[in-house]
Amino acid sequence: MFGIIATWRMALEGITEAKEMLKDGASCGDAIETAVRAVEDFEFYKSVGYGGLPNEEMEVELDAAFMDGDTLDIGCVGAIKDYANPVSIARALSKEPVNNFLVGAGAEKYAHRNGFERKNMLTERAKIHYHNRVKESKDLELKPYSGHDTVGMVCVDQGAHMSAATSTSGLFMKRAGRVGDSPISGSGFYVDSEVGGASATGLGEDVMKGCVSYEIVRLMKEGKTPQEACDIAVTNFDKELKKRRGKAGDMSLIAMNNKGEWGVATNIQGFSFAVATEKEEPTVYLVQFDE
Ligand code: SD4
Repeated sequence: MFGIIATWRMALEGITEAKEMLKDGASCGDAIETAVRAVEDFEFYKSVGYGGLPNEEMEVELDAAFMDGDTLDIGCVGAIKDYANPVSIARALSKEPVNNFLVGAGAEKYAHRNGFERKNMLTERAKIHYHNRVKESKDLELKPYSGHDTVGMVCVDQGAHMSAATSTSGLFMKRAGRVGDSPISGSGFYVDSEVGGASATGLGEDVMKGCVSYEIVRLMKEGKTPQEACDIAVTNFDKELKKRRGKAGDMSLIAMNNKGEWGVATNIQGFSFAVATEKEEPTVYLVQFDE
C-alpha cells in the first residue's frame, strides 16, 4: 500500500504528482522530493521556497530536511539563502557520511559545489508583504506571523520504504539566523520504515520542546494507530506546555505508518492537510482543535 500525507492545502498538486509516481513504482524518496519541490517552486505560497516571506532584514532564509526511513539517514539545511530547492540540497546531504546538517554560508557553499540552482528567492510580492508589515507594526513589537505554513510530508512506496521531508521559510519576520523545528530531526519530522513517520507545522520554538514528531513515531511503535499517536502526542504536549508556561504555540502534526494508514492532530482551528494513497484519490481535509 503506497501513500503520501502532507501539511496544508498547498501540498495538493505536489502529492497528486507524487501519487502518480508511486503508482508507477517510484521510490518514496523520489516521490516526496518531487512533491515538496512543487510547493517550493510555486511563487504564491508565502511560506515555502520561492516567494517565501523574508526575515526581519528582508532576506529569505530557508530551512528544509529529508529523512530516509530505511537507513535513518538525515540531511538538513538551516537558514540557507539564494538556492531554489532546499529539500533537494537536504536530500543530497542525507547521502553524505558526515556533515549532514549545514546552515547558512556553509549550506550555500555545499549547494554551489554540488551544482544546485542559485536563485534570488525574494519576490516582489513578498517585498510588499514585508513593507506592509513594517508599516503596520511601526512602534509595536514584531510578532511571528500567525498564518505561517510549513510543508511537511511522509511517504510510503510500494516496497514499504518510507521517507519524510520538510521545507519552509520559517516565521515571517524571524531574526536573521533563526532556525525552526522543520530541519530538526524528531521535531519537524521523523520516519522509520519499520513503523511510520510524522511531520509538524506550527511554532517551531514550541514543537522543538516536545520532539513531537519522534513522539508520534514512538507511540506508533508501541502499537498505536497513526490517529491515536497524533491525538495522544499533540493533546499531551499542548496540555503540558499550558500547564508549565500558561500557553502553547500552534502545533499541527500529520503521520502515516508503513501500511499507508494515516492520522492528524492539531491545537489550532482550521488545519488543512492533503493525503493520497493507493486507495484514496488526492484529497484535502480540514480539521479543528477539539478541546
Ligand atoms: C517554524 N514550524 O519555522 C515552522 C513554521 C511553521 O506553520 O510551520 N509554521 O517554526
